[in-house]
Amino acid sequence: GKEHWPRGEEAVWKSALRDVDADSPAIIKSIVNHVQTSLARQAYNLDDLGAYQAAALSVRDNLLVNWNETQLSYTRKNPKRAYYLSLEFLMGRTLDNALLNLGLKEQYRDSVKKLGFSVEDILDKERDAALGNGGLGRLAACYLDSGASTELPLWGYGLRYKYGIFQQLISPEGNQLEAPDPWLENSNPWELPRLDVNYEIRFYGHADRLGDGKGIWQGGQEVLAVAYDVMIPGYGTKTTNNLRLWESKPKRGFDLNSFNAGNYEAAVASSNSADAITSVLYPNDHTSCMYRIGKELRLKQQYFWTAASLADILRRFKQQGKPIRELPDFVAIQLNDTHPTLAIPELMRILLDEEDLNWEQAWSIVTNVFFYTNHTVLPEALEKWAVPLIEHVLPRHLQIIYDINLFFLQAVERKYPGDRERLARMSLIEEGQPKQVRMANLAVIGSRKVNGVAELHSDLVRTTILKDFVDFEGVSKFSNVTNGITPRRWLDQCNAELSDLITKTLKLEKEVWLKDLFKIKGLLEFTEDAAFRKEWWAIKQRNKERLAHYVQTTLGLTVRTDAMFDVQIKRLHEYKRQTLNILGVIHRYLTLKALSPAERKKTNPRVVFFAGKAAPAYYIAKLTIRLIVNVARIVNADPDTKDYLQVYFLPDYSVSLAEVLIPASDISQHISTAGTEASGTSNMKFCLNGGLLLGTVDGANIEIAEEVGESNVFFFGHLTPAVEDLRYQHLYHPVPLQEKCPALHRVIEQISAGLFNDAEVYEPLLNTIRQNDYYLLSDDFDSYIAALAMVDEAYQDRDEWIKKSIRTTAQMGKFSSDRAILEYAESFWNVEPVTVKKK
Ligand code: CGF
Repeated sequence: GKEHWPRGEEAVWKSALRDVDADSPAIIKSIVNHVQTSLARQAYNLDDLGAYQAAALSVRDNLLVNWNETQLSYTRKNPKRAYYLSLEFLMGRTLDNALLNLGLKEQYRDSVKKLGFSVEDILDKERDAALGNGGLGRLAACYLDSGASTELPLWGYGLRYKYGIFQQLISPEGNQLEAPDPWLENSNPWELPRLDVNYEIRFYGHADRLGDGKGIWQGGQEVLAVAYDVMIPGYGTKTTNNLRLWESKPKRGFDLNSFNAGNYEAAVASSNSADAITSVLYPNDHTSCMYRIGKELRLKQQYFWTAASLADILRRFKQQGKPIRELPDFVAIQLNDTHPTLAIPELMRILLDEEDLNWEQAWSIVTNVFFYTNHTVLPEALEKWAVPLIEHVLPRHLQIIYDINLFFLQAVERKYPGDRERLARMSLIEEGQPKQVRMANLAVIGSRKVNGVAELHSDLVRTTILKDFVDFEGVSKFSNVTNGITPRRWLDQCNAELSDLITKTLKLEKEVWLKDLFKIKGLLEFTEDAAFRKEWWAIKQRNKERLAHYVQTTLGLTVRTDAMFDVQIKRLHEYKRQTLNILGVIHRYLTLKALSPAERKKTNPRVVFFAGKAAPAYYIAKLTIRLIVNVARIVNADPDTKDYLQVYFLPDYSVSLAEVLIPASDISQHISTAGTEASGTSNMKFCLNGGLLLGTVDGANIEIAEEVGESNVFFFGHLTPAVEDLRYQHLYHPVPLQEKCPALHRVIEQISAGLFNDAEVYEPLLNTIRQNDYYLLSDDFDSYIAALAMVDEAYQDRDEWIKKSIRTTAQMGKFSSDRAILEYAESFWNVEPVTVKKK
């Protein structure tokens, strides 16, 4: 039987095990070799996990060869390099991507099959690397893929968290519970520890000023930053870049003296606090100020990571023997949000205190090396650090920040004499108890360029939160790079059948269109081809069945696959308005209940999927999850409606789950209050996979509509310029909900009356709408319901719907992250591709 030897083909195993046998194919040999040596396992009892590990190690060997050659060619050619500093890299799984980018997928499929395994089962054994919260971290991952694929000398720098984003569990009542994500448990074949690459990082201690802006920082605690490298292969190129993640370690194990004295706790204390720095990813997206616990640790994370990365970058630069003033000719550093802003005072510190430059020289280098990307205009998400905390943890940096501020405000004062309010707004220091350092202001003045992540967002950045800086420095410093997604993972890998159909239809090698996504525009001429539409639709159907299978095996629930699949997947946040969606679902439910059975039969069956995590301390967002789960429970069990409406909350949203959900969607929802979602990137993923978009006129939705045509998207809701006035009205001229929006009022009253159990539990959530309704649900509800009805109607005309779907995919070329990263390289960094020769 299969449970015993041999699994797969006995002859294949035997010839690979006899490693003298030259006939055995190289891949099989290398896998079997890793089984025996790296894993020290017997071929006889190898399971899927072991097979995954051996295959991964064998693929890694291939990556390593390319990695070495890439790094060697960078060292030889000495190009200007770019560095992407991000506190989050939401990489997901690696094996499938590595196989695709190396062009070895089919060969590995055959090889593992001969050894008795299926490649799908093996791929499924890999755990996600979930070192990120959401869009910002996944964007960083897409940019690394695109950087390598476009042959840019681009490295990422981040932290090697021992625990990634928490695992989300849903309790029987529908509450989100958090469990740790010990993703390194089974060891991680994709990282290379570089124990020899390490730096000492200081905290606390005291700083003295030495005059001329210089200073000295001594004492305190020193910890070690140790490098772990993750190889980033390009698609269809030899370029294999590096993502360097830092792990914190105590500098000297533990203190032997106290250990001997029997004071074990004190002895391991330093070790505990050093290890703690990189132990866990902070689970906040946009809510840095809401979550106060562990603030000091978060600040230490930020400094630890930026200081180690800068030390590493400078060491590499210095190996070339160039004078330090040439740094901006060889190094560009992109700051992903304000999280790495401490790099600015840290580089000043190095240049002033260690390199002995004067202030002007140092500041001119700094302001030509850094570039800052803003990802949000939400006021509560703009990072601020209390002055006393910085003074305690980084005393020298606080001095430098004060000096930067002094020189800066002097310049502002010269331009706007006597304008005290302006000075107060632009100051790096916000007055108050305690005073706070405004990290966005520091990032802006310390950078060469500042950008937002979609046109509307960049406009809002220029006209609202950074308006004073635009006035002062000139608008040319403030630009836009619309986000992108890698079509390798977000089409070819997650939707292989669609990718094959596109390749066949365009009569192009897939390497061609996957690297020049504008080429898929060629699909447009096939919208009128009925046979093509049939294939297109059949693939969507199979993707829906794949998702249904996932729900069946993980939750034991049966999803009907002949319905429209309607998906909203993203972090739970009030501004993203999952609440609007679930209230719309309830509205639909109540409407269906009121219909006669015959009338119901005429309606368009719909399955609504939700997935996403809430920050652990975000009470209102967690209530929304609870409401969704309980609505699902009641609606799915109602015999009157269950053929027409089903609702699912899929727990523990992840990159891998997105890869199953996105290709299965007919329609996806991106329904943030206008002006709040900077860009969104899942909107791009759905549309690339032929899912239509239902959304507000916000973020990248706008540019998607521009590209695919407004007739192919469903827009609703108030526009950005109206938002402020509406909020003002809510505060000063409130209209009772019953009058303003009776449909919404009815829905809310039903929840309050206990239709979904636990009536009182939802009151705080409902009150956010009844009271000041900051996110304007009551203003947008009617047009939202109308838009949903339009979606239903459009779906009834199946042929026209499929045409819309094809047109949407065909016109998504702009949203490849290859386009985005090349914009950064060309218009910001001045970094050029370096071709690594194929041997
Ligand atoms: O960054 C976000 C996301 N939540 O991570 N912001 N942050 N911080 C924005 O809200 C998204 O709109 C954006 O797409 C993403 C990447 O830029």
